[in-house]
Amino acid sequence: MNGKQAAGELAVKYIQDGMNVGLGTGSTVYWTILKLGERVREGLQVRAVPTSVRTEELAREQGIPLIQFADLARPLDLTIDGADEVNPQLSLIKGGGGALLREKLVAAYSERFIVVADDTKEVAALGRFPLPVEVVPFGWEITSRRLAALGCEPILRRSDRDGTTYHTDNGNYILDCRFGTISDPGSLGRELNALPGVVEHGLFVGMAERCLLGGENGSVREIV
Ligand code: ABF
Repeated sequence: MNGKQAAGELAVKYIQDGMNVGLGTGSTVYWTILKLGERVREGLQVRAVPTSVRTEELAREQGIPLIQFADLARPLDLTIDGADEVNPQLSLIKGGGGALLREKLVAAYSERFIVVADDTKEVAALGRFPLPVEVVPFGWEITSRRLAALGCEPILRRSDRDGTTYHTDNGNYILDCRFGTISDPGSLGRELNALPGVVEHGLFVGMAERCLLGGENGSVREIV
């Protein structure tokens, strides 16, 4: 068992009967969803809000009941999701998988947010991974210039499949922004939120309660 599977599966212990849960996107939370599917088939009662079309498809395949935001009378009990980078303060870079907008909406509407990752995602400071920023297609070139003025090199994300411009599940573009070391994620996040044309960014600050880090040998360490 590798680190992704160990961390992903362990997170299911935090899901109790009767919970409404947010399900993240990516190759680590993939294992969470498979393990949760097993628990559902054993009788666990949960309802889930997926953070992407591919998570929705996987959850359906696993027989996990889904629920719409409109049908929630209160915030989700718990969201479990992956990350591209985690610093000691549990600030995250997310969005490598392109789902950052729905991931942030779901995590922000959750009582608890737990991150699952392999231990290669642990960093002393964020920024080695280019920061994904979701922008509207209209005037994206101007938005890109505004981002560059903050001190980064924005690269328009292209589809791995055919090299065309990547579109998120929400029909937007992603600019992957190489800022270098991000010493104050909160401050940068506020600057990004103020830019016209920016829909969302991949800095998740002050949202995660813990991170389960899986090691190659299948051990799991928690950052809280
Ligand atoms: C998702 O998890 C994305 O935000 C992030 O890009 C992805 C990366 O994780 P993994 O290594 O698990 O695929 O939440």
